[in-house]
Amino acid sequence: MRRRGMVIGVLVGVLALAAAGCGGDDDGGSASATTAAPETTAASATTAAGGGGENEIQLTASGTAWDKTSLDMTSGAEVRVEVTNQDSIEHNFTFAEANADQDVEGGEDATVTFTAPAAGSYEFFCKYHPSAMRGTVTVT
Ligand SMILES: [Cu+2]
Repeated sequence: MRRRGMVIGVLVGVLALAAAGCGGDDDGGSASATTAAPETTAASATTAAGGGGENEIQLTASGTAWDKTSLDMTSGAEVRVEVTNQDSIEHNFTFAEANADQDVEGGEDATVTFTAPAAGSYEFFCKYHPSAMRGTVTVT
């Protein structure tokens, strides 16, 4: 009788320790992740509704290079990029964060429109010549 009581006592002690350990870890991890997400969504929705306006950008590809290496736009604005390809080979305008991916045949123009993402610094590039034709997109 006495021995049995001791064994149960030890088991209960171990379980209590394990439960306490798990609970502590969970509290620390989840709290910060839940707060960050809604704030970002609210910020971009407000900017779009308030009218970020229209941003029009002219971009020219010539000699497998862009004429601009930095583009500026306002978060939430409807952006229209007019790409002129002065080369005989095909180029492309990719701005992944805005889901823009537009091919431009040699000697032709193409227009791509998208909504500017949240404020930040991003990259745009030609997916066929990504090392030679790339630049920075600054969203404010
Ligand atoms: Cu290219």
